Amino acid sequence: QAIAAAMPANALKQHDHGLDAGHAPVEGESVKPPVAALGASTLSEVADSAKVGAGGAAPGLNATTDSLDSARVDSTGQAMTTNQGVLVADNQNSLKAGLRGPTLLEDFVLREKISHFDHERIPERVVHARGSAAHGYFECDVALGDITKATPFAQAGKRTPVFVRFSTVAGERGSTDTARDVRGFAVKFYTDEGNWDLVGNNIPVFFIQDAMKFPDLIHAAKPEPHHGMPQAGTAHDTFWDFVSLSPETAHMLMWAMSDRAIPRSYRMMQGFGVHTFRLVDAKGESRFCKFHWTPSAGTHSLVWDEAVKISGCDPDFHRRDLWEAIESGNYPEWTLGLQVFTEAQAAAFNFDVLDPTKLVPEELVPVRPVGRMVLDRNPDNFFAETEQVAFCTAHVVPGIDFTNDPLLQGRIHSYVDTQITRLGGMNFHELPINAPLVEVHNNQRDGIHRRAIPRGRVAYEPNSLGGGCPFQAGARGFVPFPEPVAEDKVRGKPEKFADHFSQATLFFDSQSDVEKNHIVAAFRFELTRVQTPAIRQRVVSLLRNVDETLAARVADGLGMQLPPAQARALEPPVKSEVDASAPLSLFNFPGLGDVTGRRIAMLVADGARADAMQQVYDRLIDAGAAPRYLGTKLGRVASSTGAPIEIEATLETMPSPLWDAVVVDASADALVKVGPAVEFIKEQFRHCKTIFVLGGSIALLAAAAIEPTPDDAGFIDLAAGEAVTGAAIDRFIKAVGRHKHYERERDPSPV
Ligand code: HDD
Repeated sequence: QAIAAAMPANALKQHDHGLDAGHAPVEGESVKPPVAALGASTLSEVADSAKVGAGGAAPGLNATTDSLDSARVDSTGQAMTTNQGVLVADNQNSLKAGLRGPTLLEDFVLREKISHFDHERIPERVVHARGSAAHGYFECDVALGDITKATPFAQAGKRTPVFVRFSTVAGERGSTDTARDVRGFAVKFYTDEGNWDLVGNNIPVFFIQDAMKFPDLIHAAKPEPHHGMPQAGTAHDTFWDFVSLSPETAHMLMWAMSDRAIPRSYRMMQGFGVHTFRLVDAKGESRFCKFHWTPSAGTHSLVWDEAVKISGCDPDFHRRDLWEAIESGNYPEWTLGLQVFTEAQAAAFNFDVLDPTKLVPEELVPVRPVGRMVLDRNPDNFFAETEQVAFCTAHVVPGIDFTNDPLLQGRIHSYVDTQITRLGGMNFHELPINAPLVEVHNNQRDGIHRRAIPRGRVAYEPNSLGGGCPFQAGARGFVPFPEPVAEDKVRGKPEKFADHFSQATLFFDSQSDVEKNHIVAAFRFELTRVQTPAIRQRVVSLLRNVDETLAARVADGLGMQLPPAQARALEPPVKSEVDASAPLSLFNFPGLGDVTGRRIAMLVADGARADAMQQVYDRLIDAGAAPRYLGTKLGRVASSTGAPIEIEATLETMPSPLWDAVVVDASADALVKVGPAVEFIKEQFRHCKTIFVLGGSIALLAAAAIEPTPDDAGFIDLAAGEAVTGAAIDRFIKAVGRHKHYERERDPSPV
């Protein structure tokens, strides 16, 4: 309140600390409880209580929103100014010596505008450059005080604000969303004891075991340096050269070639902290922990042909999906699960828990659900938030600690280091999106773009002139877990790190036949693009150590003889403790089978059965799906049964890969000579999507050469003239909820 009273009388700043209700985010973006209800007299008090109270953000209050209010600018009703606040009289014409004369150097308005524009871009992230993010909260379901003192887990029902950024790894900032790639899954928890960043991926293991190899891995995966190709893809020689010479990559390669690397949506993929972390309780005791995020919407993927085509028709596919889901109130949600185990348990595993190429099979340590994360607000500004957010594995809070995983150890250094270049100096922690909700007090000073104005003459400790402040917090602060270390300094690896294949085999053995087929096809695709035959051979020789049938199938796909298996680092080979692990298959997380946010094409032409189509349309809306009338051009089509139908999307702008399912009626037969319509149906079928035929559209199906088998649950066909019943629509909705009907898939596709 004292700060609020001292605020300068600047109209643009009146909404700092929530003083001006007119600048509150629009409804649905953030829920602010009535001030009185929380027993506070101003919103700034509410925000303060959300920041430092032991209970964290008050119920219904998104404390991040309030902290960002101080930086928000709303120009509604305002006149234009320069950056110095001087009103701009004319924003169209530069200042000239005469109407046809040269522009004058004194035109500070022009120069400021151009100069600022010239410096608008900052370097992109060296990896994970392409990303999308959203605000939300983590809500604890189970108090975990007995295993960690980290405050997000202090009590059931407690909410901690989060900002989450999803990303691809290899592509540049403007690259396509649906490239085959690992997805970043970075969560910043604004806890009431400082920021905790869980910087994970959608795959629980990593390519390499030691940070020392990270620059090599990334150089191999990125576009080749001589010609800058290919963009956002690993299907090229340098990547496969590197990985085939680094057998520790075998396990992660299996995941990267699986459908995990082409998710349908960020909302439909798991996330993992990857490394083994430590949880530390109030008594200072520690346990190991692996973090798992599991989406409520289920784990669903694209098929490769579809992913490639989406890259052309909507490179922003995942960004748009996340944005639209949140805007429409379908808030993406994940359950956080923990695998907690002791050092004694870890020592008994036949793999090393410090090796990031290994996971802990859930059969050995089950995943315990402890809370859920909901993303309920899109950023106000992409650059200020999504681009400037800086995650770092070193950002931990009391109760969370590191292990000696050599990949994690290197990461602890890398993130802030890279951000100093990207964000231009050491003060990026002051950017609103990066600033913690708790206050920051230390003697660090100055540097480029310093925002804080520290008061007083003391910037050192110990001091007497400042009353000894800020003082050390002692046991209240972050106290590292006192793990004993008594070894020689060496460059090397523990012996168990030399097992490169047991879990790659476990992963492959845990896949369904459909998933295995996709893995084989992915290796075939990537290696067919590799130009050097010896590299292809080396990869297949590596695969022989994972699974002989996999290697044989890939070799067959590449039209080559099976090469001898690569020599192993460890003989005899280690065998995984479990033969197969159900949670490694994507099909093990179907989600609720609902259709929220699913895009359904209602393909119509003149003569459409408006009543039947609208009946389906309305039911889909009720179910939370996004149906749209699709036609050859915008405008209206005449219906056979009533009012004309307004076309909402066209075949040209929204072809088949952008839709999850299609509904057609007899009117669509009028499109039998429209190539894109025939192609649309073909691709719906080829990409294993649900097709709902409201009777009589035989000609279009025939033109698309579709021959569904009677047991195809994704093909629902009403006889000509048959009434559209609720039961039929329910069957359709259920089929869409299954996401894909892989039973019809053939390689190569006959359609
Ligand atoms: Fe990393 C970014 C995840 C290994 C060095 N990493 C970055 C991001 C994610 C990950 C999600 C993007 C964060 C954002 O959205 O801003 N990285 C991982 C995971 C790894 C991993 C799950 C293995 C378990 N990374 C890793 C290693 C190093 C780095 C071994 C270096 C030693 N990562 C970086 C980086 C980046 C980064 C260069 C680039 C941009 C940034 O940090 O801010 O520091």
